Amino acid sequence: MKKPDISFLWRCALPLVFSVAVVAETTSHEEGTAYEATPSSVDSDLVPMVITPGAPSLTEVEYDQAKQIYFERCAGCHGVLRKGATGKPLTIDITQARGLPYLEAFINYGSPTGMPNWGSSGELTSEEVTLMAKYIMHEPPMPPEWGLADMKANWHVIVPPEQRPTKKMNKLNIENLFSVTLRDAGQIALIDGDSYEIVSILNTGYAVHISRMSASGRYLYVIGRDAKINMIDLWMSQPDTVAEIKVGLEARSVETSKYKGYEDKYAIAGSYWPPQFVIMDGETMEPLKVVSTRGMVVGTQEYHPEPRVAAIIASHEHPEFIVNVKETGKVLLVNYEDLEALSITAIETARFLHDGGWDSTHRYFMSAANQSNKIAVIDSKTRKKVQLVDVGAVPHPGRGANWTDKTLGPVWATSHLGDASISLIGTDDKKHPEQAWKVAKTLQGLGGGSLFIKTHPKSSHLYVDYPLNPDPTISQSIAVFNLKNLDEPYTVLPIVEWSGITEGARRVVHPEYNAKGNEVWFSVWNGAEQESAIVVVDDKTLQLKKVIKDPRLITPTGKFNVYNTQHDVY
Ligand code: DHE
Repeated sequence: MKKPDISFLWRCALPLVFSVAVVAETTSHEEGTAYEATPSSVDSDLVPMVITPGAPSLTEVEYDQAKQIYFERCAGCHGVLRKGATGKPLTIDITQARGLPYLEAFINYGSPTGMPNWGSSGELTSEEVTLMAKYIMHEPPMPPEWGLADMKANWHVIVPPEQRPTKKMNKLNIENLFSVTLRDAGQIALIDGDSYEIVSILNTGYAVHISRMSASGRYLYVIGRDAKINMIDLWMSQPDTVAEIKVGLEARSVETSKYKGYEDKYAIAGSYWPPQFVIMDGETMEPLKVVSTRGMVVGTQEYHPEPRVAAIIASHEHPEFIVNVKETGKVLLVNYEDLEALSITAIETARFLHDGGWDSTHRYFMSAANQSNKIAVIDSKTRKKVQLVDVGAVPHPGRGANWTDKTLGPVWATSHLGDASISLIGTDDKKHPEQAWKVAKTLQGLGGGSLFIKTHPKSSHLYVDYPLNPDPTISQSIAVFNLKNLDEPYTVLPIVEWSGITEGARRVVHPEYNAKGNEVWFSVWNGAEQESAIVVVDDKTLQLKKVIKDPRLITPTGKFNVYNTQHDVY
């Protein structure tokens, strides 16, 4: 399959200082909050030509060109089927009614609510602007489906379970290994958290996204945006991929079964296209059950043809996966006890569900419905929605942060893309009912554009990143709050300055603790052609401890410590 040119991100997205992009799930807020434009990994060659009455005519060559531009630059926001998500819907009832001159102007100049100014920025020529305006007046063409047969044809067991080691064959301290996303290289780096040495670099999917651990801590699962999953055996003398599969055309999430008795038994992956999830054998990745997420949107109960699967988390209370369906605003409780009589409970929350994590007891799933400015609280034990909590503008917690505040009791916190606030939600309805399931306190950080927030049970610090803030002094720094005294002003750590890297966008992203909880690792995320680094900070003193640099560390973003990922420590 032809892979989109991701160097595009750095050639053109950055000079526009984040105005080009998936406009961070945003419409109404003012802070700089645009996600990096990630070209859709759906191959436009696979998508047929669809000519629609009432739309300006296009030749086959023009259509192909427009289709490619759409999938590379527009689909991420507006959706493959143009039903709208982070960007506005572009269905033909709307586009044909607007007419060609209006659409040309819109594509040319963009909008204050986040549409990039593709024409006036020089990204698209005026001919391309006209071409795209004409193209979106035609019905959106449908990319192919990807069913069990496609998955099986793209599934490889490289080392069968019976040929794998029966005990750990290396001297690595696996618990303190970090799997580091090397996004634009389509690789991960396994870094030894004790020596800071790169143990190995492994090839993964395109624009690799997240890593998750099996319940036993042996297998590492890595998913790329092209929906390719690598299953890596950390017991091998040199950890390597033992099975791989492509579960769709575009995906973001993977998780493994963690309920007692089902450890390492199943894995699950959610796709953006086709909109579906698949349950796989946890040891071989054999695809077992594919389930579509197409269906009705919460509230309006209108059909949505493209409800993408966002975060997935494994329940500790029942043999279930908890699956966020973005566009329909439903949290699915997928019980995997009997795959032939799969039972799915759909809990209605709010749109657009994205990321989230556990409260400190691992019972309540705290999930961001980012366009709705809400956190949905799901009780994984009673299998019910507890509350929809109003928070700041466009919450983006990653997995969030848990600690016990001296007056508020246990809280879970999220930062936001759309404003500087950090919302603390009480999570103990027994001893602290007055704080429970509402915003118990709001902190003010450096600004908007935050993606991730992190603390650790052994730490008294809370770290907040700002990679999408348009002000480089903010996007290159981290705010640290003292959890023992939240009213104390936050400390700002100049992470980029500490990295010694002087060229490039150099955004600081994704705090991650080591296994002991006494160090925090940050990525200094630069262009693919530029130097990046990982900066390690001593959690107690807030002093620089180590800068990890290596030419192989290309665009490091997410970092997943094995122990913390395995045990959901955050
Ligand atoms: Fe992510 C998690 C989707 C852009 C880094 N990202 C997630 C999850 C989803 C998601 C659904 C939750 C997975 C889970 O828990 O099962 N991300 C998306 C997008 O759709 C989006 C907005 C645009 C895109 O085109 O992909 C997007 N993400 C980014 C980035 O640009 C980031 C900052 C850099 C990168 O590597 O691409 C990025 N996303 C991450 C990271 C996590 C993540 C590091 C895991 C956080 C964690 O601590 O668990």
